[in-house]
Parts: sequence; C-alpha cells; structure tokens
Amino acid sequence: MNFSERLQRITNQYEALVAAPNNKKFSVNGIYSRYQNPVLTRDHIPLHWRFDFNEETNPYFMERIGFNAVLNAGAIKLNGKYILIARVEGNDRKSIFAVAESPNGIDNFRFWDRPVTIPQTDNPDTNVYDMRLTQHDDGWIYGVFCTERKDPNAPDGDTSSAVASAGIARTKDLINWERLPDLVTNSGQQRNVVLFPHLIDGKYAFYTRPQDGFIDTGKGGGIGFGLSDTIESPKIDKETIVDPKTYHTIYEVKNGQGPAPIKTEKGWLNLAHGVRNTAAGLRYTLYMFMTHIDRPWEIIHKPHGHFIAPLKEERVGDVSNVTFSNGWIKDEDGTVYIYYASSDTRVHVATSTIDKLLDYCINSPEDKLHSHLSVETINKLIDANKKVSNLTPIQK
Ligand code: M1P
Repeated sequence: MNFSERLQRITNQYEALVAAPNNKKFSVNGIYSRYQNPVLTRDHIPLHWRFDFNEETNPYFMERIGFNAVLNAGAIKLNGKYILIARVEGNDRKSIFAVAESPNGIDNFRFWDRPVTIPQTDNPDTNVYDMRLTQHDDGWIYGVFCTERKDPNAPDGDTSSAVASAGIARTKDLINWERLPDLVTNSGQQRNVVLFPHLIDGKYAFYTRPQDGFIDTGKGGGIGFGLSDTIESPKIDKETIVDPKTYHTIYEVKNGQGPAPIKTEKGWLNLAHGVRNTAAGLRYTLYMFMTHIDRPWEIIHKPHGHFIAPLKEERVGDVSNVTFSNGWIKDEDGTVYIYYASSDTRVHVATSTIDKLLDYCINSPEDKLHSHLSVETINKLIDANKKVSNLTPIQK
C-alpha cells in the first residue's frame, strides 16, 4: 500500500471511530448505566500527533510517535461542551494531559489541536497524571494533579523510586495555564489530591491522601481533609483522616478521592477508589460516600462495597483489574456523567442522576465488616420483602 492509500485508509478508520454513536446499556442495578463503547482510547489520539504527513520525510506513512493508553480523565462542562482532560500515556511511559470535547458527554469526543502545556516549577516534573478539575468560586478553573520526580534519597541503582506530590495549575480556558507551587503537607507523598469548589471556613479546602511511600501507604493511608489559607502558597498544616483504609474491605490497602465532590442539599457526594489485595495483585474499584455539608471531613452515609468494578473487557489492560475515576459532570437537569478508566487503558462513561446517587448512598446498607453481619443485612431485606406483594410465588 502506498503513502496516499495508507493515509486514506487510516483517516477513514479514525473518522469512523471518533464519530461512532455510543449506546446506553440496560442497567440491572438501576443505579447507573454503562455504555457500549469507551469514550476515549489511544486510537482517538489525533493522527497529526502521531504521523508525519510529509511524503518526502515519511514515504511509508509510518507512525512516528506512539501512544500507549488514554486513561484517568478530569471532567468539566464548559461553554455547553462536555470536556475531559485525560492522562495520555505515550509509548515512552510519559503521561501528558490532553483535552477532548464532546457535544453530548457520551460520544464524539475529539481531542483539541494540541496537548496541554503545563508550566514548570523550579523542580521540573518527571511525570504528571490524574488531573482533577475544579471550577472554583474564585473564578479560576484549577487542575490538581500528581507530579512525580525521582526520589533524591533512592539508593544507587534504584531507578524506580519516586516522590509524588500534588501539582496545582489554574486556567480560564484550559489552554493557557498558570502554575502554582506544589501543595505542601506534612506527609512524605501525596497522590489523589482534590480541591473543593467552595471555600470552607474561609480557606481553600482539599481532600488529600497522605502516604509514607510511593506505592505503599505505610502508616499513612486514607482520604484526608485539610485547609490552606491561600492557593498561591498552598500549605496544609493539619490533615484529618476522613475515610481510613480498613481491614477486609475494598479499600483495605489504600484509597483515594476521585473527582471534586458534588454539593447537594443532603451533603457532599463523593466518588473514590479503593484498593484491595488479591492473589492476582491489586484490585481497584470505585465506591461512593457522602460527607456532611458543613463538615466535609465527616462521613454521613457510606454504602457497602464497590459502586463500579471492572467488568468483562474492562478487566484487562495495561494494569488489569482496575477502575479509576477522577472526573464527573453534573448537568443542569441532574444527570451525572461519571468518567472512569478501566485497567489503566481507556476511558468509559456511565450515567446516573443526583437523585439516584443520593438514594444509593442513603439507602444502601453499610459494610458491617463481618460475614455473619452481612447475612443479617441480607435477611433484613428478605424479611421486609416477604411483607410486600411484588414477589413472585416462587420467591414467597
Ligand atoms: O494503576 C492504578 C492506579 O494507581 C495509582 O493510584 P493510587 O495512587 O491510588 O495507587 C495511580 O497511578 C493511578 O493513576 C492508577 O490508575
């Protein structure tokens, strides 16, 4: 196949992928609906980021820059468009941020013309990922993300130990970004840091995730909460653990807040990921909880177990058995678009509504932490069901 035949075929394939409609699947649990196709994959990366279109310098029309995965996307609705800022991982293992936009939040996501340029601090980032977007009352859109740098205390020959911190940048248009200093806390490592959209007690409020090590939580772990007097010199003196890692739960190894919480009349809705151990390695699932409207460091409702876990083809990828979310959009009509990545490889959407998510959080039973108490919880529902007339004869 010659240059122009390849160009034509690859362009046609790309357009068919990006323009494909995405159909809602029937939801058995009734809490949220999944969709047929991922909304972003590495195949959605624009061709002009990957191929040299000059026949003289690229006579075989070969890919010059390869991309490995598109995952963990922050989300926002801006100027009527549904916008994701995705973690785009190159074949070189570096993650970058790139903005993609859709007219409906479900399909037709197209990346903007160029990836995002994040200005550097005095200590350049080696790798950046997992940006949470927050439309703040102060008029800025903040991106809080993980910045990773080589651990300066790593012994000679250790070329993988890193230090993770919370990087902060702000923008009005998602194109021009102002970098602020990294968040200072008393913890050795920070990932999964999220800024609240409103000041709390007159201060900038964050969910944090203090850890001793890069992967291991050590004595740390749990979703924390802290306040900073300013955003220009962000510093949290005291972190209060809101949701600790807990023995024999889906967040027994570690957890982390997902997107910025959504404020409702009944409290803050939170989406988080929890990590448990299995013989096959770590398993990441998503769970929800609600926090008090004035005291967001207090959990008021927490359904048992996971909310979204990797299912079918979602289970396999670069890091298998992972669902991770750092972006959701609450629409004017109460619809909630939940963007989650599967197995560190691709981004999906699930839809629900504020009313359904509140009902789910408030009325689902809690994890009572013991098998026999789980049986009690199930029996309670069965007993209640015996009194209603909707059961089929066989269930009675
Ligand atoms: O590989 C799964 C996830 O691992 C990390 O999350 P956490 O800090 O909770 O372990 C992150 O690197 C995340 O990007 C990744 O999806």
